[in-house]
Formats: sequence, structure tokens, C-alpha cells
Amino acid sequence: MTYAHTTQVCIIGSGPSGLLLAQLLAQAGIDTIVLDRRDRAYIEGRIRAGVLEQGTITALEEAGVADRLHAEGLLHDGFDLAFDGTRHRIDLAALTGTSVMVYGQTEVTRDLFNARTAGDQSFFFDVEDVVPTDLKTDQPTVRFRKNGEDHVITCDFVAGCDGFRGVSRAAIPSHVLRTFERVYPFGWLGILVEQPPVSHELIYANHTRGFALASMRSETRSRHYIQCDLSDNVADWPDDRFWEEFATRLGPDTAANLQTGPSFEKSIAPLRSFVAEPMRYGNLFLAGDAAHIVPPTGAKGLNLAVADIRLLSRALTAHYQTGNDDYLDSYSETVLRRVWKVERFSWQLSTLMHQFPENTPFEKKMQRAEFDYIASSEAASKAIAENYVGLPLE
Ligand code: FAS
Ligand code: PHB
Repeated sequence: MTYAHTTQVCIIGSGPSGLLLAQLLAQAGIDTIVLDRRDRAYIEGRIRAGVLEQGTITALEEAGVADRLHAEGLLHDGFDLAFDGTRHRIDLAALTGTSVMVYGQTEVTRDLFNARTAGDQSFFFDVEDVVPTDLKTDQPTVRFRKNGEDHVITCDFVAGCDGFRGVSRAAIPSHVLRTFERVYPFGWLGILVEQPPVSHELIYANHTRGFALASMRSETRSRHYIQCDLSDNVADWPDDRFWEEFATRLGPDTAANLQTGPSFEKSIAPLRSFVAEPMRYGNLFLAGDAAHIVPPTGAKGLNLAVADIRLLSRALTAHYQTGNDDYLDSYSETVLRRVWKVERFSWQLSTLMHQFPENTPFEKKMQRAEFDYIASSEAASKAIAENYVGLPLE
């Protein structure tokens, strides 16, 4: 037996992209079903992004899920770039008139889940064999299995919000899909620790031994990263080794404020730049990591996903409320213009702030010269700042 369901928009993926889209569409009176191959506890438990752009804050306010964010988030007016112990502060507030908010993706996801659950959202968790079909018709379908039973959803639109390893992007025929990728020759080893942050703002450091990032989740919980080899695994990095390396890369003056302690989360993430074009195929629309990946250096992954969703929810709402499909028809072209600009910034900052095994002494000099130029030029610092706080939506 196959269980049949109907909805207006079927959303594949219940991460930040899928949840925010469901929330914004619900506010417009648009019915959705959300599928995920995991369950809420697993999705909420993933430790990922930490910095929200103003555009993301605005989107969460519009979605009615920003109360805790404003109560618990940390507003940051700047951050530091450091090279071999020399620090330069990028004064976001002075250079752009705006700031960023430190508030973990875990918390954003929790706030969205709470809102959707309160809104009687139709969820299917722990699904398998999700297959979007009939995408070029007016009645796409999404087939899946749950608890050994077959289901089929008939809908008007499919939103592919299923991340980098989802199935939506693969539903676009290979002769249509174009992909672009840069895999970086290192990863990020990240830890969470119940210790106060090293500094009141983030510090991105390039040291001859590698990159380090001193971040935070609150005034008592820190999130720190160091660049590591792709061959490394977590077992290679006991806490003592991590703290020694982290302190070395921050430099003695900054490390003097470092409070160490036992980590309660430790993981390694690979770094890549990736874009898939187009982000629409028939009545399938891709958003978030399903369509693009950025290295976390620029704190853009979550924020770029939210920007996609703001444009996609605008397009779907216009379709249902006014019958106007201009935003749907221009979605892929519009969203990709901004995606590529954000990819550029994330690639630029990653190239500047990491030690690349293939870099020659000349290229290392170019890294230092770019840092010195940024530190000495308001125009160069402003360029970094306007990308970091978030480029405007079209
Ligand atoms: P997500 O990947 O978050 O969610 C996709 C969802 O789809 C998942 O819940 C998954 O279970 C589900 N799914 C997948 N395949 C499916 C299928 N076949 N059927 C049904 N459901 C399916 N960004 C930053 O800004 N800063 C960071 O520091 C940062 N660190 C990161 C560290 C790691 C290890 C990773 C992987 C990403 C990191 N990111 C970071 C980027 C991250 O925050 C993403 O940009 C963000 O999660 C994107 O959200 P979604 O597009 O919803 O994709
Ligand atoms: C984080 O706190 O997890 C974080 C902050 C800024 C980044 C990447 C990660 O650029």
C-alpha cells in the first residue's frame, strides 16, 4: 500500500533552510510538508555556524522566531584579523553602520523547530529513499519510505533544502546541471568548551603553523578552531595538544587571556567551495547547502542559506497570493548573482588566512602584504567589513 499526501510545497530537508522556508510560507498561509532523513534531536545536535548577519536576523524577526536571539545573542561590532601575532580590528560598526550577532545555528534551528511544531507543521522524520519526480510537470511528486511503508506526496513545488549530500541536486539531469568546486587541502578541527572567550570579539589568526579562530557561543562557552591536515582525525588531537597548538597560533599576547578546559565537543570539517547551477529545474527549487558550500572562514554558510530562503519564500508567496511568477522565473539567476559574490569573499578570506602546503615563499609574502594593506587601508578594511556583515539582497 502507498500512502498518498498532497500539499502546496514539499520541502526536502529540515535544517535551517527547510525550517525557515516552512515558517515563512506558513505565515503566508501556504501549506507545506517537511521531510528529513534524520530526526529533530539529531538535526538540533549538529554543531555548526555561530555568526548571524543582519539580513539573517531580519529574516528570523520576520519569521517571528527572534525573541531568544535578541535575549541571548551577543552583538559584535567588529572582529580581529591576526598575522603572526599582529592584530588588526575590522570595525564593522564604523565601516558599515551595522554589526553581526553571535548566536549558534543550533539555537536558530531549535527556535525554528519550536515555531513549526507549535504551528502544527506536517513533518516526516527518519525517511528513506526520497525521490523527487515529475519535476517538469505542474504536479511534481516526492516518493519516500518510512517504517518500511511507501509514501507519495503530490505538490505544486519541491524545495530542495537537503544540504550538500541530499538528493534534490541529483534530481537535475546531468546535461542541465553545472557544478564548480574547489576543495581545500586542509580541514578545521573545532572544539566546544565551557570557558570564557579569549576576547570579547572573534579573532581569525594566520600563523606559520596554520590558521586558528577564537570564537564563542556565549560569555561562558567558547568555540575554537584550528586548521588541521585532511588526514587528521579527532583522536590525533587530545585536548592538551589542541590547547598548546591553539595558544601558539594565537600568539603569546592573545594566548595570555586563554582559559583552557576539557572540550565537550570535538569534530573535524573539510573545507570546500562549491556551487551548482541552475538552482531551479522545472518546479524544483534548490536552496542552501543543497546548491552551494562555502568554507566557514567568512561565516557565510548559514547566512547564505537564509538569503536563498528569503528570495524563495518571496517568490512562492507572490505565486500563491498574486499569481505573479516573475520572482519564481528569475529566482535562479537572482540568487546565484549573490551566491557567487559570497563564494568569492569566503574564498578570498580562506586564501588569506590559511597556510597552504603548496604556497611558495612569494605567495606567503603576498598573504602578509594583503594583511598589511587591509590593516593600513580603510577602503580595504571596508571591503572586508561589508562582505562580513552581509551583502544586500536584490
Ligand atoms: P543542512 O545540511 O543544515 O540541512 C539539510 C537537511 O537535509 C539535514 O537535516 C539532512 O538530514 C537533510 N537531508 C539530507 N539528505 C536528505 C534526504 N535524502 N532526504 C531527506 N532529508 C535529507 N556555516 C557557517 O556559517 N559557519 C560555520 O562555522 C559552519 N560550520 C559548519 C560545519 C560543518 C561540519 C558543516 C557540514 C557545515 C558548516 N557550516 C557553517 C555550514 C552550515 O551551517 C550550513 O550552511 C547550513 O547548515 C545550511 O543549512 P541547510 O541548507 O538547511 O542544510
Ligand atoms: C563559529 O563560531 O562556529 C564560527 C564563527 C565564525 C566563522 C566560522 C565559525 O567564520
